[in-house]
Amino acid sequence: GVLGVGGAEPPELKGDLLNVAKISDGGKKQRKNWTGMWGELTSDQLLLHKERQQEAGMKAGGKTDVVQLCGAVIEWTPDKSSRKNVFQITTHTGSEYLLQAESYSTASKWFDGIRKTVDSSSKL
Ligand code: I3P
Repeated sequence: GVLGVGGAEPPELKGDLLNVAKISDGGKKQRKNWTGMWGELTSDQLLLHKERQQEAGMKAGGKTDVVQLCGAVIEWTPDKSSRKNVFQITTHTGSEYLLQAESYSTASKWFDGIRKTVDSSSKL
């Protein structure tokens, strides 16, 4: 891909409910359990919030899963689910997350944003 000189800021995304299944934790296989989580993409992490209010930094009692994107791999994984629009993030520590959205435009928006963040944070 073509990157501008100096590198554009990666897009920050938030406000979509993503279906998430963590299928490996540090290389240890986990039972697949899809959960709706509110995504928030920062400059180097994907935050997955249980509660929508957490996107605004408010306490809501829910938990946030932090996915480190530096050194991660992201790929479309149509064979890993009966669901459509599924992609996988594998972190540098070997944790694997499947992400899915009902709408292709939502899924591809997050895929593209996360991929750009992976690329830019892995270059540092
Ligand atoms: C799983 C559950 C998941 C399904 C998974 C099942 O069963 O139905 O939704 O994944 O399929 O094993 P259980 O709740 O009993 O663990 P998809 O929705 O992504 O198809 P899989 O084993 O073929 O991945």
